[in-house]
Amino acid sequence: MEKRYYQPEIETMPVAELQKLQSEKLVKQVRHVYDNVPYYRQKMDEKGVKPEDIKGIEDLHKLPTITKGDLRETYPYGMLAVPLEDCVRIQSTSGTTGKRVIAYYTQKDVELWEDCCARALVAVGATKKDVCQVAYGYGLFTGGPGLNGGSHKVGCLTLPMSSGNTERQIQFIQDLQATILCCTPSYAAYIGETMKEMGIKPEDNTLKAGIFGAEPWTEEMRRDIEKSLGIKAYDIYGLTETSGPGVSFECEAQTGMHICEDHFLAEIIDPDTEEVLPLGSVGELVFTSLDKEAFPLLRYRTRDICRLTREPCPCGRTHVKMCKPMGRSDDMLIIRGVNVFPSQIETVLINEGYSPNYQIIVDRVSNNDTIDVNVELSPEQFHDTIKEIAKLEKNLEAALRTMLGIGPKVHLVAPKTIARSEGKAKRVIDNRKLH
Ligand code: DLL
Repeated sequence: MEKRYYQPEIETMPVAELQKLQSEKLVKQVRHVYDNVPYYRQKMDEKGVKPEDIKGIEDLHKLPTITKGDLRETYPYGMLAVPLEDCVRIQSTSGTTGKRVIAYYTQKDVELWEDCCARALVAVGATKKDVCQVAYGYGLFTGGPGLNGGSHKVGCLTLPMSSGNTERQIQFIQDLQATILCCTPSYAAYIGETMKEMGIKPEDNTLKAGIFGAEPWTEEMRRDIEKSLGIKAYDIYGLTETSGPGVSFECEAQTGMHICEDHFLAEIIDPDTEEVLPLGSVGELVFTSLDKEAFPLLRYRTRDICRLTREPCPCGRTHVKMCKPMGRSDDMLIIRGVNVFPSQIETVLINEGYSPNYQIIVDRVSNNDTIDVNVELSPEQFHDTIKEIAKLEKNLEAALRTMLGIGPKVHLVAPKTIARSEGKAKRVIDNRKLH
């Protein structure tokens, strides 16, 4: 396998050396936060932990965790660890579930973040000869600015498209011979669908790879996108609170995302007890940023449910790998007591030959949870008779029942009736929250 790294010494550093580096950085970072963030100092004091108690990564569990709730409480400046005049940038979450989180960056923080995105790009084969089309949103969302910065570092010709205007995206792919596409997986699927409608075959475009993330997507969706665009599709993960995209990324092995461990220390905990779980367990992913100056979160609870592995990777990287997040502990639907993740539904739909255009509607009728799944038919499937559609619905309901253990009601709807997403797709409408 061809080896491709952006920062080879760091990306392939032996694990023992890497952990020594992490320990040294952690000791300094804890001191920095304790001295400069009164809110976190108080949390440490309440737990009876002093900076000198943290001698290395083996002491990490002694520190208090932080949640989105803490960030809301300290909005807008409470977690800032440097004078505001040393900051050069902010980014922010969309704030759909409450107050926005504002993340601050010094110039060094921006560099570090862009380096991580550059690692992700080089891992999928990017060189200065590539044309990288960035179709993540630009602005407060970290997707566009992060990949844009990484693409500059690699030296690709960068097309700062932002999301939306799909026909123009396709025109640029064709006219400027883009080779790498960066956007959300749902938008990649939409671009593929639109290309097909425009009569452009997968082999007629110059794209070779895509870096897709910011929302959950399944292996089945990966195969669909790879086929429709004629590319290799790679996953990338990150969150505004830690920097943005590039906290972890897939290599050519496509079997999980290497976490940039020299910058981000990962743990898996039991979401209920906060107990740290052994490598290989499923639990909530927690990050400690080791180098960030302006917004250095210690033990930040992501709510993403995940698993880590240190199995040797054929790519030669030594950094721990995370699997695709299986869902969020706060997005997991509990329907009649059964845990349901939207990704399980997506897997069934694609395996049964449907498109990834669907919406899940949850409600409560007479104290009973209901789950309805609207699934779009393709134009070919739509010519079937009503009787046949009813049969298809029954079959899909049976397949979903087998996967989930509960029976959703399926509604097959006409092509193009479910809104397409140019950013993060909204898959679930939970009307129970309104009651
Ligand atoms: O979504 C950063 C990003 C931009 C990542 C572009 C990748 C590409 P936030 O808007 O703060 O940041 O949302 C972070 O999105 O906690 C996960 O729940 C989810 N998420 C991000 N990447 C993935 C992924 C950006 N590859 C939240 N798979 C995270 C599944 C993802 N979920």
